[in-house]
Amino acid sequence: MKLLLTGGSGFIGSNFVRVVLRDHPEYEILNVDALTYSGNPENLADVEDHPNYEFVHGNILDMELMSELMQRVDAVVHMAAESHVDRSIIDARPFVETNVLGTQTLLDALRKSDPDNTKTFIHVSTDEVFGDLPLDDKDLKFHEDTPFAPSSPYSSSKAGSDLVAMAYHHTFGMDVRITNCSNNFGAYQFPEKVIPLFVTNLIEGKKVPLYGDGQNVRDWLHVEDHNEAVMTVLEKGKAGERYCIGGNNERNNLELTHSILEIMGKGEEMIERVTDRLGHDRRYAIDATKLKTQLGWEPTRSAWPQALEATVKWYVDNESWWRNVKSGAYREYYAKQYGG
Ligand code: NAD
Ligand code: TDX
Repeated sequence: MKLLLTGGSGFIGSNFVRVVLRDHPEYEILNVDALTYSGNPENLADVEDHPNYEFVHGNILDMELMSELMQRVDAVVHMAAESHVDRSIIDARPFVETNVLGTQTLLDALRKSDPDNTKTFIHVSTDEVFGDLPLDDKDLKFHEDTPFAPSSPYSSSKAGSDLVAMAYHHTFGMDVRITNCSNNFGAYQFPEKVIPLFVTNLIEGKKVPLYGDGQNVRDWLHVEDHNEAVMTVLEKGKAGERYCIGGNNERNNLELTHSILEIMGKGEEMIERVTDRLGHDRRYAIDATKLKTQLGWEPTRSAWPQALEATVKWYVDNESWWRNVKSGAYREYYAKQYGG
């Protein structure tokens, strides 16, 4: 079984490659990635010579290349995206291009190469397409039938791509399956996202910029649990179905920050309250009952605080990885975002 993985050189994609090569030896992976600012070949340095792994440098907007690659695979796991909310607030254009037009390009390329609809297309999406939840009703959670109400340019571009993907199932009968996952954490996450940003700032002796009142809630899931869920949907899921993936692990940002400070032996004075993110979603929470009862998936690697401790340790132990990443182009963005 050969998989086309898009965006495999990013955070979730590189962990997906590692999980599949380690735990699913019957699969081969063909990773196509444009190596944007968040795509880093170093994320896969330990597996680049693996016989079941191949890399192609390319953009998902390139119809000719995507059509060629589709001929060579049995299924597609689509992860390539512009992924950071704050960047989408600065410039939404690449989000619409890659997330919406890129997804449409892949679906058309697959449709041309597979007229009998034998190949599965998994569209890896986010819980942010559902908008946000209030803080005062803990029983409310997103599920597969929650209406879309995205609030940021990032989440609206992901919602657009979800709708296009599902339309190709309804219109052409393609085997499209969508996953909507909550916030991931783990190794190789680009240090613009809150956990690696805060951990690496603290190692560098810098303060951590906490947005607004710090009460915004996220449902944290270890990246390997997410990737196992995607494999479960590939192997046991159904065409035209949506699956919500979550860790049942809600924390507000202040709690998360205190946990990180405690693990790293740092004090409260390292928190710097900064202006809130525009349109900052209050709370995300996922009800993953469908995935559990229909496909038998449950998280096994997200136990808190142990999984957070192990993640912090990874950044402490892999300083050269994130120092390389934090240099160069990333610095310009950091200066624009935080003014320093
Ligand atoms: P990331 O930014 O770390 O990685 C994205 C990858 O896509 C990079 O390797 C990048 O080079 C590549 N890419 C970007 N544009 C491309 C293009 N036009 N052509 C080819 N490759 C391109 O993001 P991530 O956090 O690993 O997220 C992966 C996917 O999972 C995204 O679709 C995201 O929306 C989704 N997701 C992420 C989270 C999370 O918490 N990080 C949660 C739910 C869903
Ligand atoms: O400097 C910061 N300070 C801060 O308080 C940053 C970068 C973030 N935050 C807050 C904002 C959020 O409430 O931390 C929370 C998490 O922020 P991010 O790491 O930027 O993640 P989020 O915006 O929740 O989106 C993530 O989860 C869903 C991923 O980036 C998306 O790709 C995914 O779809």
